[in-house]
Amino acid sequence: MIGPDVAGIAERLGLAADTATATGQLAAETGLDVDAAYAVQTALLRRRLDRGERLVGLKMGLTSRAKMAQVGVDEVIWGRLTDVMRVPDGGTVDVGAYIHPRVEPEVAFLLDRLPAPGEPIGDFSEAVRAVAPAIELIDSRYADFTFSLPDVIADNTSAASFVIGPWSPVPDGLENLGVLLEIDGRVAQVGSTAAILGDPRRALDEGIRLAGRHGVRLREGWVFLAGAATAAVPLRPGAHVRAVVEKLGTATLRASS
Ligand code: OOG
Ligand code: MG
Repeated sequence: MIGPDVAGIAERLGLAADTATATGQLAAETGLDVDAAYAVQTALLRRRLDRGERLVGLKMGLTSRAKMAQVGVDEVIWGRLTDVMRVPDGGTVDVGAYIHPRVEPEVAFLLDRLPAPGEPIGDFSEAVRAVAPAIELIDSRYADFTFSLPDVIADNTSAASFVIGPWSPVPDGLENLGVLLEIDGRVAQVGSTAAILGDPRRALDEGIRLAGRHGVRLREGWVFLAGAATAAVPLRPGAHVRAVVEKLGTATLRASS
């Protein structure tokens, strides 16, 4: 039997992102399963590397109930981050470059030396050099932001852009810090880092394990996004977005008008 056309699907999703044009869901019609979907994601990454982008990290998706419920998919997933996706803290994004952008508050880790896949992280503060508040801007390439599990994996877990706030040394506890997402000075979402798999440190274990299954090893110096603590909120033209994480501070982003 001939499997799904991994290269063709990656091209379709890559073009949808490049032209900010939604495409239809494709997993059901192409017979894409989870393994083939990660192969599409790798082909999409290759397409970015071929045009000079650098792989700078890994992001987790659907590590909180709030996110799983919002998109109707209940499996933890992971995707790739490149240098071009990073927006400086306080920077402005061109809303016209996205299809239907949403923002969500996250916690970022700056990775240090990590154990091999399959080995537990002994000391978290040795595996992680620093922690920061972050904003992820997600933009599903699928019409109506609607997808199945293999669809969203193939689409690099809706990754589009991200902002990292100031790095701090790893605090004593990360498992119950208050999280706020503010839009134009108004609170749009409230949560806790406890929503992220009970403790965002667990997201790193999951990232090492799940990416390891596909032969991807996390690297020293990479950024790691642990997944949103709350549901995502549509990013409107002219919006000023602030993510606040207790003890860690804030990350901010503006949308062009
Ligand atoms: C999938 C990406 C999920 C998160 O933090 O949970 C994600 C989506 O919601 O489109 O990035
Ligand atoms: Mg996210």
